[in-house]
Amino acid sequence: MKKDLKFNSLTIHGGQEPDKAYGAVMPPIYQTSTFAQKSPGAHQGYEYSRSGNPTRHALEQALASIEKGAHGLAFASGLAAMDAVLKLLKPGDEVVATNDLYGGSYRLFTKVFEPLGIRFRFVGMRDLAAVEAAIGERTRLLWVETPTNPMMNVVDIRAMAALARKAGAMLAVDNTFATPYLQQPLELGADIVMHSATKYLGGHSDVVAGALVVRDSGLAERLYFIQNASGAVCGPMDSYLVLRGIKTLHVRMQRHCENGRAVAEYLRDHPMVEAVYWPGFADHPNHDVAASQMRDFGAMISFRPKGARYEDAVRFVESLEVFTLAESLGGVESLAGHPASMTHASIPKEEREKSGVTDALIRLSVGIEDAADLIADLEAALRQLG
Ligand code: P1T
Repeated sequence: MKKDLKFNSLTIHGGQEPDKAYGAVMPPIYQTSTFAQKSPGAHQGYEYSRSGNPTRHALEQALASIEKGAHGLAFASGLAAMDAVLKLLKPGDEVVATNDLYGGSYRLFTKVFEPLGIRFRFVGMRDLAAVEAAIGERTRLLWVETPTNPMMNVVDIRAMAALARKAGAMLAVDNTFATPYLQQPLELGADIVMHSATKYLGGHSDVVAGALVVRDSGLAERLYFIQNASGAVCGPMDSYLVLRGIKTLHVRMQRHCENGRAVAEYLRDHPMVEAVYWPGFADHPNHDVAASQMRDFGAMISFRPKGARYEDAVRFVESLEVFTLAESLGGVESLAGHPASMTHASIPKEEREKSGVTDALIRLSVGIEDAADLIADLEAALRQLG
């Protein structure tokens, strides 16, 4: 591959070579569990698909390329990728994590790893002094989600990298909402980038997958060991789907961002809307940080209809006709969700309300349909609340 390609070419060519067997331009789906050996240990680079598979390998190379890393690892889900990172730790180690994050991430931290002796401190990461105060001698990992799910807070990745370095801890960034089209955490000093590839990387709501990308080869080896030893690998078909999705990431993201802006501005100007959370607004509390580390502001938006109660938010999402009421995000189609009862139901009510995830909050994943249709749908749903 030609060196120094720009991002919009890396999505298509990054880390990709024509297939060795017949020159297939897209890697074949090597739907096989195992590979024939001529003599014990004499194989052609692959022996068993948990340890390595050519289709997954093609995806892993693409992931490393678009995130400006050196090593990519593809997992069965975003949470499986996070699980592998947390298995780098041992009992007594501490993690400082964003307080407003995907409910499933919170559940993995508090219900799976806390009982195994790893301690988590959840901090509002816009406040650098609070992060610094939470870091202790046993802190081994800073876990950052930015923009956060669902409050769209933005965390300063460069500042977190500096704090992590000072503490001798690693910095991991969940880049699911931003994607490498908008932000490249390794370039900003992170050690590990994680994705729910289920979302924008796959882009078509047809696959569940996860990813990690790192630069350091020692760290890559430890993660590869865990990936192989624990076994939550991305299957060949799913690897193919994510790889296929990545090839249009830049085109989709451009339209996602245009539509995201149109919907965010429409909601902000609406008399029946109380608050809109989207980092593209100049008065978003961390807009400057967003502008300094992101190329654009994305298509994830949360908002609260004026005076809405739990039932109103539910009625709103039920009445949408173009937006689909569903968990997940980042696909070509627009989705709407009610975090308090759906994606963030696993976080105790007092905890989630502290970070703003109240009963009236609605989250939108703005797709790439015609923005006028999306706005008309929202307008009809808002009107029936009044
Ligand atoms: O669903 P999975 O591929 O395992 O990824 C988990 C995950 C991790 N990080 C972030 C920021 C996420 O948003 C998710 C999954 N989120 C949803 C399903 C959702 O609707 O928010």
